[in-house]
Amino acid sequence: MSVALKAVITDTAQSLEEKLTSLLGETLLSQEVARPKRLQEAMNYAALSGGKRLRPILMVEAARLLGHTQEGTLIAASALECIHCYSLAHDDLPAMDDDDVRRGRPTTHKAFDEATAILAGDALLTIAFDFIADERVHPDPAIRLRLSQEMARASGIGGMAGGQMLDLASEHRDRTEAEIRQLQAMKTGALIRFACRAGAILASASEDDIARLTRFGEIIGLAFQLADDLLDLTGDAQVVGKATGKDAEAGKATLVGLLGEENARQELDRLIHEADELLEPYGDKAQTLKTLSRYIADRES
Ligand code: GRG
Repeated sequence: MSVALKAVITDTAQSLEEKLTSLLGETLLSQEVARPKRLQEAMNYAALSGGKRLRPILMVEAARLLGHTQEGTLIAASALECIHCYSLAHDDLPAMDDDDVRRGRPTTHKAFDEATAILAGDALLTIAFDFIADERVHPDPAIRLRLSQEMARASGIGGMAGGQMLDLASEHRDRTEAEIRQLQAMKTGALIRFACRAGAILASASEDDIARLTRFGEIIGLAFQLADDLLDLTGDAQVVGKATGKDAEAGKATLVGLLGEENARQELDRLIHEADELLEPYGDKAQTLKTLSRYIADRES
């Protein structure tokens, strides 16, 4: 990755970090209700603990590609990151994946307690809709409403939560490739798809451009999951505190398990090539998004 592109991505991650920190403080402070300090701390712990901020970066870059560089995009991107962080806090709970370590430190329920982690997740999910309804996101209320509805769908029963349910419901039995693709598209793909789509919607792009960015998001969502499953095969994941091999122990089927490592790597290359092709019409302007999709495939954590 060139130094200039790396700087763009690092800058966006840094701006997101600052925006999310100030929004969490600002929104909590502005509400004239008692704010349980412990819940506030747990929300901050779950949301401000140094993730890669991939989904927000994708949203900001998709918007930028289509000519939209307003500050409000960072608020919409913060909303999406809150949903992602809630899902991780809940996924780590004993009732789900039962993980002790996330992002190299104790999971939210280990640092606090299970009830607090559940409530912190609930409050992060709901605050996300507070953020996305903020007038500063976009002056057009129809755009804010569309984003809100699409974010609800990406995270709910037809998206991430539904995908998680399908995953849990079919543990310990053989799954077809189609079933695995479907549940992954929902469980991890839906938020990534929404990130790219939302960037285009914020830019008031044509329906053609929105559809193109949506397809790009679907492809890199699948690539993200494949890369994650491939990472689980290596020791690297353990170094950063991931539960290496845990999915296999829990009886979860993956595309890597089904296709084999070699075929999975080829499929990953094919997906990144397809993602590049989708961005061809945008020429050099798409360089950052292309770099991001390559990073998603090659990442080491
Ligand atoms: C609890 C409703 C509910 C859903 C949980 C996202 C999810 C659904 C579960 C996460 C399980 C998991 C670890 C899947 C692998 C892919 C993934 C989402 C990894 C974490 O995302 P990153 O790599 O994390 O973007 P960071 O820490 O960088 O934000």
